[in-house]
Amino acid sequence: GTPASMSRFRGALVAAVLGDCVGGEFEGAEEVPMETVLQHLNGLEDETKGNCVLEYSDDTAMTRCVVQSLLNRSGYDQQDLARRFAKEYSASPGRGYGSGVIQVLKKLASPQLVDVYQPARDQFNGRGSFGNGGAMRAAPFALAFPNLPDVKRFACLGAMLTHSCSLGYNGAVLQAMAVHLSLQGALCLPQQFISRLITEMEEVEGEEEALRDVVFLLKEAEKPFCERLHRVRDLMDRNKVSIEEVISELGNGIAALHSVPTAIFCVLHCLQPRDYLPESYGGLERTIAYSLALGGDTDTIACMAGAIAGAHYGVEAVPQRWMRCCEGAEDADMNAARLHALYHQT
Ligand code: 8NA
Ligand code: MG
Ligand code: MG
Repeated sequence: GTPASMSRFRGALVAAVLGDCVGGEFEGAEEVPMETVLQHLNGLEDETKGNCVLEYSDDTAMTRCVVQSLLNRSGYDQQDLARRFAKEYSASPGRGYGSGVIQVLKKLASPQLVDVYQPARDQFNGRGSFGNGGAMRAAPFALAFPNLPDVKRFACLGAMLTHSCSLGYNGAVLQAMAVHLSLQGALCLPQQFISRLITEMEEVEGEEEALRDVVFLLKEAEKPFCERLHRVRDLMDRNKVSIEEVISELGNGIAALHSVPTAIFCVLHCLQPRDYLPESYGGLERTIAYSLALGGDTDTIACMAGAIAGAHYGVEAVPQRWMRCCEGAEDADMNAARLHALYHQT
């Protein structure tokens, strides 16, 4: 489609739900043979299966809050978003939230709370969370704001409601930027896509706060996301790369640093057909299948990769059968159209 077309918006939000719902099956599994992944995906084709049999988890629950808040407030409203997160958690606490973030969500429910960012700052003895919970819900910011500086700023603030460590919120900034660029058709030139992300993250990670967090508290590289993105570039330049290498170079865990660059790699790697994936699969199906085969935090990695890939391939690339099986996919499709209108109005 044309850049920033409606189909890309719908693809991004629907494929994110798909990744979450389909990936839930393998969350936390150490090893997931590709054969098992393909069996699971084949099962979705079964006509006798009911609709919405695969439930969404925290990834989609929180993404829906971001979407509703952006639409209702016609932009970013921290009080409103914080309230929605708290309400959603208390209504459905069993969606598989991270064990730390639950404390924040309970505090955000308090009517006495003055600073909505304070509960997140108090996490992990004041270090803040470095989990991928901010990144997993970052896609809607790219679908609401057409300008990159807005995407970066609001993805960051939206993540800071639960993730105050730079390794947490910068993961959200990176994920939102990847969706933003994909929406513009930037994945047609993969080398330029990854270079652009590195350039942008150089600036983001050059901020004082980020340098302090990583150097003094967590002993990571000076610009950890940039370092990982360089590894992504090295891996995509190679003809053959094993699942084990991807896991050891990029990770598959619940830290944003060990999952956002991984999700980006999944999308880039699956731009071409691969001999271990069915020939009948298009790029979007390849991306989801490949994300699951990495194991670890499969729902979240597939959710993030799904958003980026969906923005590239568009909603036509989403198999109808898969979509039908996933709770919340229909809602995501409708909300994407509303975000498309907001994006073109702001
Ligand atoms: P979070 O903020 O609770 O972070 C997730 C986990 O990361 C925490 O529970 C800690 O174990 C660890 N962590 C984060 N920051 C620090 C720190 N500064 N010091 C020490 N440990 C830290 O929740 P979140 O929203 O970031 O979590 C997102 C992930 O958890 C998603 O993948 C989501 O699906 C969920 N989840 C994952 C699994 C799994 O097995 N991979 C299981 C259940 C839930
Ligand atoms: Mg989840
Ligand atoms: Mg997860």
